[in-house]
Amino acid sequence: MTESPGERAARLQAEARSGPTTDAAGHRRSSRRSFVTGAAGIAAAGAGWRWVQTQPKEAGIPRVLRSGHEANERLWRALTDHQAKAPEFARSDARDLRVNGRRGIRDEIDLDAWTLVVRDGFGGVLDELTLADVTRHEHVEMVTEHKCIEGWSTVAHWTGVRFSDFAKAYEEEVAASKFVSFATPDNGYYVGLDRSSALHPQTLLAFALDGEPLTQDHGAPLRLVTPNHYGIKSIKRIGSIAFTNVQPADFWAERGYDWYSRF
Ligand SMILES: Nc1nc2c(c(=O)[nH]1)N[C@H]1C(S)=C(S)[C@@H](COP(=O)(O)O)O[C@H]1N2
Ligand SMILES: [Mo]
Repeated sequence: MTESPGERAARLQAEARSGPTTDAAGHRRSSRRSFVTGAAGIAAAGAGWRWVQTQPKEAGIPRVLRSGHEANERLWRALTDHQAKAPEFARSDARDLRVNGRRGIRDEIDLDAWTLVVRDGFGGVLDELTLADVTRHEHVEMVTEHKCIEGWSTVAHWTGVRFSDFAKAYEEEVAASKFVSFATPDNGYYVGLDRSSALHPQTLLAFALDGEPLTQDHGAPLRLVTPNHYGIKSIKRIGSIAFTNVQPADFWAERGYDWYSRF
């Protein structure tokens, strides 16, 4: 039996309500309510993340993170702003990017029916988002070198939203997770990133290449671009994202490449 998109959305909502997590709205409320604030947050940012992790835990999340009233910018920056940046180029340096790798994207999809499913580390659905939900964050243009493990590279001009901006809605999950997992809608291709790579300011959820919406071959409607890693990590056509504490399955790591594949 095939499910219509409407039926699927209703099912996912029902699952989210009955599952271990609250529904999306409740989730957002509790995230806002319970991240780090004030003196605890300043201490955490100053003494480092490890200190936070040694504190008493409540449902797997350090209790200090649950006791505040609003997001703590200093802690978020401590998690995000500490890695070297890949070089950026002028727009005029960008060249046509070849299509390389079609695992999980061989058949065209109906882009209007596409949604992005966001899960916690236990399979619970936190959100099911449209492209408009994702692209309401600040748009970032980035001209970076795409390096394939096969030995070619191309400077490409991307437009997207920072994964770190997207992830702010899931602060509790980010705080409790060392990794982020990404998969195509059919699970035919999947990659994992460590948390700091995911939150790196150049890790984008990209929706355009050369100023034009992505073609299906380049990963429409939404792909990852992470110029600090080989191209294998830049998954095309993301269908689901999960915040998890377990190192995620990774298509090419399972075939012998380095799981991190970072420069
Ligand atoms: N879904 C999916 N994403 C993928 C791949 C793939 O096979 N399937 N190949 C990867 C590899 S090896 C590279 S080099 C880049 C190529 O991106 P491009 O086709 O936009 O040049 O996509 C990456 N993302
Ligand atoms: Mo690649």
